[in-house]
Amino acid sequence: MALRFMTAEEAASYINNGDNLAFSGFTAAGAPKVITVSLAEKAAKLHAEGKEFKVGMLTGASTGDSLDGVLAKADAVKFRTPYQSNKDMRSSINDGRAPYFDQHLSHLPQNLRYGYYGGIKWAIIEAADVTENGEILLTSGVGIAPTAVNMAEGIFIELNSYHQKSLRGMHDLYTPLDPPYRREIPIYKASDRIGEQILKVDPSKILGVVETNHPDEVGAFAEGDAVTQQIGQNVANFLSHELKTGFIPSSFLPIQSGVGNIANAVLGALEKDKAIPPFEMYTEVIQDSVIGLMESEKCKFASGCSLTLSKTAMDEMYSHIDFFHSRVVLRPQEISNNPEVARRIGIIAMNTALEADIYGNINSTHVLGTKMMNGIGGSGDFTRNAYVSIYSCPSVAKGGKISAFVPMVSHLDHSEHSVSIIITEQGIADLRGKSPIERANTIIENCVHPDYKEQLRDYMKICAKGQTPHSLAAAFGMHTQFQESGDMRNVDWSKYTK
Ligand code: 0RQ
Repeated sequence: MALRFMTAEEAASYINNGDNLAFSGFTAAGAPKVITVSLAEKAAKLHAEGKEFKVGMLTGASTGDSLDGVLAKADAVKFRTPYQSNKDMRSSINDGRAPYFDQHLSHLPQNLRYGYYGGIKWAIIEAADVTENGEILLTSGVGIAPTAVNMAEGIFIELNSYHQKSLRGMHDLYTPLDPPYRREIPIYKASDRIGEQILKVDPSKILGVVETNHPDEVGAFAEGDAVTQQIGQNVANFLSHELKTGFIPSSFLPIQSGVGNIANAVLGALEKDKAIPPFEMYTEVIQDSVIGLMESEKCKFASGCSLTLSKTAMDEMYSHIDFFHSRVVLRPQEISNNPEVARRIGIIAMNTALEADIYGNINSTHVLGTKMMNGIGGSGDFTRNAYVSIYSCPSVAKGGKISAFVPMVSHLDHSEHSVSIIITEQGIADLRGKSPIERANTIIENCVHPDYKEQLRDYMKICAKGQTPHSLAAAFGMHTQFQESGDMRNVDWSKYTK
């Protein structure tokens, strides 16, 4: 069956109010970039005519401005899941215009197949190649694409000539059977391949192909400052100490690393640390720093869901693609983030907290307990199942007016039971084998900023006795003071004891 080439406007003309759309990609890597822009224009036009137009948005994770940004600005969101990090989408979510539900990234494809969110009308998939017999070569991110094309009634392809056909062989596409037929996922090391290189679909489902030429909308990372560098160094020190004590086997274990400036600084510090041997990564996002780690042979292999690379790094990869073919595999998010595999291969999970409490509970998603930042992403997939789970963050935010450490987290993403280590620029808190009170003392002495140490020690003194001491009246005293005065410092705990 001949492929039908069309414009982005024509593809958008098929999409109706209320349709559920599933998109390829993971982060801005491999996400559609042009049909979505035409769709937002269509939404704006219909809204100007007083007509309703909103679509359900199912993505792999965050996307670029040409997807999340334009549809949020056009107020065209019926619902949105999972992780996002676009400023316009974040505003729409937090002011109630875009209904959003967050979830573990590994759960989304199976939740779709279980039918929890209804059907998928259209899958919009970015491809480096597509054939008349329905073979699709994905680009830099896989995300939910295999499940999306299987479930969708119709498929639009964005054939992006920026991405090269030499990517063929880097993807490993595997969809588990659903219960009660599911079997073990036969991955025993990061480099195991278990699936297909190419996505195969019924060609009659491909309604149209839109040709594009756009690099992924991935921004470059900021150079780490002294605080992020120190966090990175502390993580490297912790890991080399674990090697010395034998807690981590001398052959080392696969690393999972979150995204962002801190994650970048951590990887940079691991590269420099001679005590840490070359390692493999079993992670979700392969970011710029991983390319450097591979070139220096510090990272021997990376299994991920996306190549979330700046244009410079992606161009670099394309110019040495043979080198990377033997070192990278891209998997669907339910496999790259699979809890079964993470537990089996024993990953070292390294993620970032917005806020932690003195007992080791982590808030990764909600600013002051109410405003959504990005979402839980894959952090929970890995944290809960890791060999050792590390959370790091700067000890303070907003010039010291916010302490990352509070008596009780204002929102809970990762509980004390899943978090082994907390690291800030101040130091390292090893929480393993410690009671809640011992954990609190360790966190306060080793990780909390000096401006807040005494304040948190004083909080402990006003707590009711118990396994996990708290003053329920004062537990959010630092947050409420910040809301009133814009600063968490110098809370007067005595007002809660009267
Ligand atoms: O805001 O830039 O306006 O000052 O939060 O903080 O320190 O730059 O950290 O870029 O590494 O992001 C948790 C959001 C950290 C990210 C989070 C403010 C701070 C700054 C960002 P400004 P930093 P990072 C892989 C795994 C969840 C998902 C995850 C994340 C901004 O790592 O989304 O781990 N993680 N996924 O000032 C108010 C606090 C604050 C605060 C920091 N306590 N209160 N604001 N900030 N702490 C990814 C995927 O799954 C795809």
